[in-house]
Amino acid sequence: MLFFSLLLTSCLVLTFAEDDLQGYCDAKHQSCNIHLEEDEKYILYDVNPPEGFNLRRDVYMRFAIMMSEAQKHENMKNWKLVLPPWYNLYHWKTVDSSHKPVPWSMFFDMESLRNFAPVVELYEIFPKTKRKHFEINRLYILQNFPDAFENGIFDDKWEIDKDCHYSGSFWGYNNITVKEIDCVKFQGRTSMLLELISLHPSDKYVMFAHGEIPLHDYYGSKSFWDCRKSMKFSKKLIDKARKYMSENLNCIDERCSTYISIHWRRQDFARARRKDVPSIKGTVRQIDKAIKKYHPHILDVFIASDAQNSELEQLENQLNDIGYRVHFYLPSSSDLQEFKDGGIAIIDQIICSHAAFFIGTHESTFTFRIQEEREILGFESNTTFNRFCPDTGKCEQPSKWTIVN
Ligand SMILES: Nc1nc2c(ncn2[C@@H]2O[C@H](COP(=O)(O)OP(=O)(O)OP(=O)(O)O)[C@@H](O)[C@H]2O)c(=O)[nH]1
Ligand SMILES: *[C@@H]1O[C@H](CO)[C@@H](O)[C@H](O)[C@H]1NC(C)=O
Ligand SMILES: *[C@@H]1O[C@H](CO)[C@@H](O)[C@H](O)[C@H]1NC(C)=O
Ligand SMILES: [Mg+2]
Repeated sequence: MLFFSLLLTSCLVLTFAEDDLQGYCDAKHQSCNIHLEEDEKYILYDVNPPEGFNLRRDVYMRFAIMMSEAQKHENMKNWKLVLPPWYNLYHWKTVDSSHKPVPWSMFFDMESLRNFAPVVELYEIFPKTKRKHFEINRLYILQNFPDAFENGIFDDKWEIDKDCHYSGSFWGYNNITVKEIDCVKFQGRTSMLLELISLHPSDKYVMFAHGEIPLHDYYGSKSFWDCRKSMKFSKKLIDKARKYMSENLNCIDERCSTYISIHWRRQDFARARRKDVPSIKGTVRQIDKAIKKYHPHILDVFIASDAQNSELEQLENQLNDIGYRVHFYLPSSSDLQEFKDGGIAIIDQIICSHAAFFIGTHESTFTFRIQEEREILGFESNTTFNRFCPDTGKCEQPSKWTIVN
């Protein structure tokens, strides 16, 4: 039967994989220990094309945690996670950055990532093949079950399915091919992917499409936070943000007391989630209220936003009118060339992370990543988990996902 529930512990599955490899080794060779090449496995994954940068960071964590756990098993020591390049992201409007796949080293500190999980960039594994094409042994296309709550319960399960198609583009590379495609309805924890992998132990390059479908094994656990802490930004982005903070916001500390920050998400949010976001006037009122209540001495407000200039000007003018100094990080064209849209957004996030007080946008993953960063920096949680409320109607405060050290 091709239907598994999580009754099958990952331990059982690991043993199964090991036995299989063992058999293979014994038949061909004397001992298993020397055949590192054969145990080598590369796990690739891809994410639903419309998803933004910050959800993709969370998807990475689910895979990285699985790989870090796998490394503890003798027969998975040579498994590596291939970092999917950043390609053609919907929000990245600068023409230059949408055409070439961007490696992770552009945004993250690779050594820090590698200290948590065995990761490699895609371009680093190309030289491993002598062929003209890079052939992936098996692509699992993950899909949701049509009814997540069958019989009223949300069970962990997967099932091989008949029809599906790959909606991605292999990050724009036309020299990547796949040998086999398996369609899989999937619901549950990321570590359950090991059950799929173990079905074909001789596959060397295994890829998952729709990597956003598997969920965190333990959201908010210690391993979650260890992984999150390892996602340090690249040095040049940190340096740039630091320089801005010292020159414009009068702060060189980890935790600044000189300014408050806001993430004011507009664009698709202002259109599709009008019930959750305030008007410009409402935004000004909420900023003023928070400062008067918690930091009456602060005059400087840093704004991270994807809003249009006309909206930002109005927001700035109205804040100026009541006595605040407003700051934006405005990239020069050479900054934009160097850091790309993704890097500019990260610089905004870093500056928000160090502020005395932060107000974010309801259910924006961009905001969530800032909140996590502030937890890592050691801010009191009440300075972090604050959101803009709509002008009228109810307004639930954000859940506090506090750090576990
Ligand atoms: N520079 C900058 N870019 C932003 C800002 N807010 C949003 N963006 C851009 O818009 C993208 C937002 O997409 P996501 O990263 O998916 O985050 P989100 O859309 O807020 O959250 P979800 O839709 O829930 O995933 C970011 O990755 C940035 O590229 C901002 O304050 N500054
Ligand atoms: C695929 O093409 C890219 C350039 O488009 C190249 O850098 C890479 O080495 C190629 N991969 C293989 C396996 O030939
Ligand atoms: C946050 O809580 C601490 C006590 O835990 C308190 O001293 C501080 O004033 C609070 N700050 C805000 C912004 O509410
Ligand atoms: Mg988004």
